[in-house]
Amino acid sequence: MHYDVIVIGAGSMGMAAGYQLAKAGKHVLVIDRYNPPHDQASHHGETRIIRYAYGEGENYVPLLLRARELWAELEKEVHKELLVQVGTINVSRKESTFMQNVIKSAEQYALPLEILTADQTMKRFPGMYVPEDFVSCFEPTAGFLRVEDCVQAYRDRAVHYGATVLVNTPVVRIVPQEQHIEVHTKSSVHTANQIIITTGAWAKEVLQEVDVDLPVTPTRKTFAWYEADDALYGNAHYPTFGYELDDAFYYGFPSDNGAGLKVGRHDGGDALDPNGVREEFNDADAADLTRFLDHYMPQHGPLKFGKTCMYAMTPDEDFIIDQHPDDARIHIAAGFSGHGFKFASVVGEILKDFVVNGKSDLNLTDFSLQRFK
Ligand code: PYC
Repeated sequence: MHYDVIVIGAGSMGMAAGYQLAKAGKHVLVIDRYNPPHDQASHHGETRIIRYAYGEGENYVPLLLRARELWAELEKEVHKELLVQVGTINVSRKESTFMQNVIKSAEQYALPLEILTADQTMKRFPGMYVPEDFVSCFEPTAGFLRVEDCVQAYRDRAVHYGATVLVNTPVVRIVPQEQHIEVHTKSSVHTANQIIITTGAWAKEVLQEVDVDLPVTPTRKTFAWYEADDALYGNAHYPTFGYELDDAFYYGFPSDNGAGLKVGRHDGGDALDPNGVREEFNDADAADLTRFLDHYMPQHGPLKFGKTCMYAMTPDEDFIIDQHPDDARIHIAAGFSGHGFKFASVVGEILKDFVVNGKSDLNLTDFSLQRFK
């Protein structure tokens, strides 16, 4: 079968692109090696933070503001709350680059942000400990996304608009021909005028098929849920959080309707082969997360359970959103480095604009592939 576009990799980014393209009237095939939403890659675990005053750099803010509009549009289409506005608090030393970027983005884009001392923070959120020489920035309009619901919503709406979704089907070869591009699975060959590659932890492997050597390293990460008193840590009172410590970065979520206080480790983690067996959440992972919580959220309850996922890391932890250097029919979104989920809605739109208009109106110069040359 021939398509206008084939999207290879239908996690958060790919499924959003499939939705956008089908909605724009394109004949689309979306292919995934699993059955999204699934827990084999980077989009599982109930929740991801969405925040706009951005520690990773103010260049992300225009994308974030558009992402927020697009999440709201999706919520309207599926009549479901996907984005829960509980606020987010970032805690670190004041001189940290991350914190300075949070403050700079808020000033530049007039985003609501409260800068709090340690004492003010602990009065406001009594479940939280903040060292005296740290500050915090509370962003009331931030919150979290319900991740599996978001991916499912994009899948349902993509199908509604006519997309074909092919699941449990790894792509084994990509062959650009003059007239079209062939996409081979083990048992079939599909062709398209253009393709999008959004294969997360498999980006390096799949991009090799089209002679691009992508500097993306799949990395094992951990997160876990703890029993929690809803009066202290429930989502009616408690925000999402990021703690930048001197030697580690932890993040987490309030207990969402009693699910438990969730905490994860953002930095570190071992590089892995995405096709290998990923080591299960283990005692050392639990000890690491519990040590953080014992110190900074000491009224948490016992560990409920933990999980692992994969980040797709670039060397500078910035995204890659670009077109193939020698073939403008091939579009790439990769290397989301553990902070990408919130952008899925806008990345889907950018990829649709690449296909339909040959370009996006958003400034993507910091996300180019050429920066690694
Ligand atoms: O995007 O806010 C985020 C985040 C923090 C840790 C992992 N992702």
